[in-house]
Formats: sequence, structure tokens, C-alpha cells
Amino acid sequence: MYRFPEDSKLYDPDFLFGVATASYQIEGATNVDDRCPSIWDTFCAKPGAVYKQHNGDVACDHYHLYQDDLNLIADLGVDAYRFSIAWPRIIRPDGTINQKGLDFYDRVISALEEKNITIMATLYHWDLPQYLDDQGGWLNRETAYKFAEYVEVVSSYFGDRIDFYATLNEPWCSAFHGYRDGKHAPGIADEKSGYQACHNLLLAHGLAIPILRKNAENSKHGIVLNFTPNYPANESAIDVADFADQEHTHWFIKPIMEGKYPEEVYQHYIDVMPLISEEDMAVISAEIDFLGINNYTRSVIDKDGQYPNYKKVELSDVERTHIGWEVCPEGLLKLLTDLNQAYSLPPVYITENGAATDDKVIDGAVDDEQRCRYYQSHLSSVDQAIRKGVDIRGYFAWSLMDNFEWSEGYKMRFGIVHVDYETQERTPKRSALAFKETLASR
Ligand code: IFM
Repeated sequence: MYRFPEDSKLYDPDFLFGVATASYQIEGATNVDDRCPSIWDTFCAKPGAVYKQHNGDVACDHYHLYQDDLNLIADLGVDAYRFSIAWPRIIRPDGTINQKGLDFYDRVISALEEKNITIMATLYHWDLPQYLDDQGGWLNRETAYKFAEYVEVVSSYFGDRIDFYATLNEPWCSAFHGYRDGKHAPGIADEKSGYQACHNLLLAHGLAIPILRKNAENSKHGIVLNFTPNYPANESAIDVADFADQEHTHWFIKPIMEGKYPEEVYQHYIDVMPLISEEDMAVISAEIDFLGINNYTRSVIDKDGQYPNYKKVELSDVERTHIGWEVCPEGLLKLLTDLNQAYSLPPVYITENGAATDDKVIDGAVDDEQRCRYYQSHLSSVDQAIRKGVDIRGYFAWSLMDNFEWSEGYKMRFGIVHVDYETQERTPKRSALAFKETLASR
């Protein structure tokens, strides 16, 4: 059981506890009901792109097992479920609507409604239809307008039945892993492309907000951003750590909150900057009702030659999870209080937080001791951030269950529920049972 001080807001009945997933990572059924291919199907087929060339063809087979998975969610006693809608299931290459795709999410939403579980749907969690990538993907400004059309379809169909609409999940990853360092689909490693993709993604977000407001008046609308706070390795690295924050954190949040990109980063990368108009910035900074924040770790930064060049330092005397990320709950607290000081934030939801551990089922149980400690310490940071004045309204564990961890394939397990990929058997881990007990004790 996770424990907080007795007067903690985390015990409030309206503080939302949830679990999160994403379409490509869990659904499988990539060839079912006329889903069209996504950039991740293509990327996974490229030798060397993904660990052991794993792919999302079957994943957790949630497309077929969703009813069992939703029962599991209800059994945990969580208040909310965050999942994503797969664009390739909804809009066909010729622009027509695939009703079978809408029907699938209708079944999921109806089951959640029956169970009285609050629904947060992410409209884009990285599975861009391949036919759009064939026309330039996020390098093509037109993709932002295609996204708006897709959002119109989904939100006019589901309206207020979805309580929270998140436009994009982690545009940093879509833009910088997808187009700047090439670690994610579509696998382009080019600085200029990274910034171009970023701008088009943020534009897509901004275009979607008024559509969501029109179609789902009573729902809340926002975006999910991922942040990794940058700590200086020593005193002389304070300035470069700050620059790294500007480049990776503020580059994504400042345009949304204030309608501008951080000037210093803009000037530094001036040669690779896309055309950025005042009109675009006005669209991007459309008012949002909530900000989703994903955080897992921190980075430690040192100088690398002349300012502002920097490099990441891997400290040796720190605890790490299976994926190699440092466990740093203070980083989450610092991130939340720093952002709260820098911006006038809307209500915040921690939309992802969690740990990858190398779990094994032994005698029908999974003792994921490190993940339990991780949740305890990070939830305590959330509690402290609230005490320091950050308006945090909810927390989602990443993830409900082990799933396809992008370029790491199925090697990295982030679930609070174990998945046996051979049999599709689900086994709640000790961390899940601790959530269940905590939630029941409120
Ligand atoms: O699995 C991912 C998720 O899709 C996006 N945020 C980070 C998680 C862990 O890497």
C-alpha cells in the first residue's frame, strides 16, 4: 500500500487516480477491421530499428481482450483510464471514415461508462497513418490539417462521452525521436526536420482545440507533454543545464502557454528553424483546460566545449531502472514547482509516471519491489508539489500492463500488471495490489 500524510490531497475523493496505455502498444490486431498501416508498422519492419524486430502486430491483443482488461481496471478500483485512439483505425487513405474503428472505441467507452470510470483519450500517441507519412508525415504542414479533420470525426462522434481529450502525447518524442535523432518512427535523423516536425505537431494541437470545444463542450481539453529536468553536473554547468531545459522543456510548453518559442534556442538554431508565423503562434497558444505532464527521470548535464554545447553525464552511484533511467523523485518535485513558477498553469494531471523493471512471475505472483518504491517516492513528490501550491488534480500510472515499449520492443516492462506474451495471461504485480489497497483505503 502506498502511504501519504493523513491530510494529503491524494486522499481527496476528487483526486483522480488512473492507469494509462496507448493504442499501438497494447491493441495488436493491426490487420483487423480495416485498420490501415501506421508509421510504426513500417518502422518495426526495418532491420535494426526495434529490439529483436518486435512489432505491435499482436502486442497485448487488447483489441480482442479489452473487456477483460477493463474488468481488471475496475477491479483495481482506479477512477480513470487514459488510452489512445488509433488514427489509422478511423480515417482511411481516401479520407473516408472507418466505422469499424469508431465501433471499437465505442465498445471501450461504453464499458468504461458502465463501470463509472472517467475517460481520458489521447488523440495521437505516435501511430501516424502510413499514407500520411508517404506525403511527408509531420514534415508536411498539411498533416496538421489532416489531424484537425480526424479530431473533428472523433470528437463529433463521441462528444462529451470522453471526459478529457488530450490532443497529442509527447510531441517532443514524435518530433525529436521521430525526426531529429531517428530513434522512433519514421526514423529520420536531421536537426532541421526535428524542428519542422515539432512546429507542425504543435500547430496540429492548436487547430484541434477549438474543434474539441465545439464538439465536446462539457469535456476538458489539453495536451500531454513529457519533461525530464536537466540538472547541472557541477557549478560551471548551470548555464548549459538551463539551456537544455529551454531546448527540451520550454520549447514545447512556452508556445502553448505564451505563444512564443524560447528566444535563445531559436537564435542558436536559427539556420534550421522552420518558418514561424504570428498566426501559427496564436493558434498554438489556444487556451487549454489541463496540462498532462509525463515524467520518469532527470538528466545530468555538463559543458561540452563552448556555450551552449552540452553533453549528458551518466552518474554511476545512483539507482536506475531496467531501462537505465535514474530514479529521481526530487526531479519530479523540482519540475512541477519550477513549471508552476515559470507559467500560469491550468490544472495539471500527471498523465504518466512509472518504472521499467525486469519482472518474473514466480508461483503466480510478481514481486516488483523496485516499482513499488518508485511509485511511493514519486507519489510523495506529487503530494509535496501540491503542498507547494501546484494545482495537481490527478495521477496516472504508466502503465496498466506490460506492452510494446517502442524501440525497446517487449524487453522493457512498465506495467503494474504482468503480461505473458505467449498466453496473454495477465498477472497483477505487487505494485498493482498496492494501488488497489491504497485506492480502497481512501
Ligand atoms: O511507453 C512510453 C509511452 O508510450 C510514452 N511515454 C513514455 C513511456 C515509457 O517510455
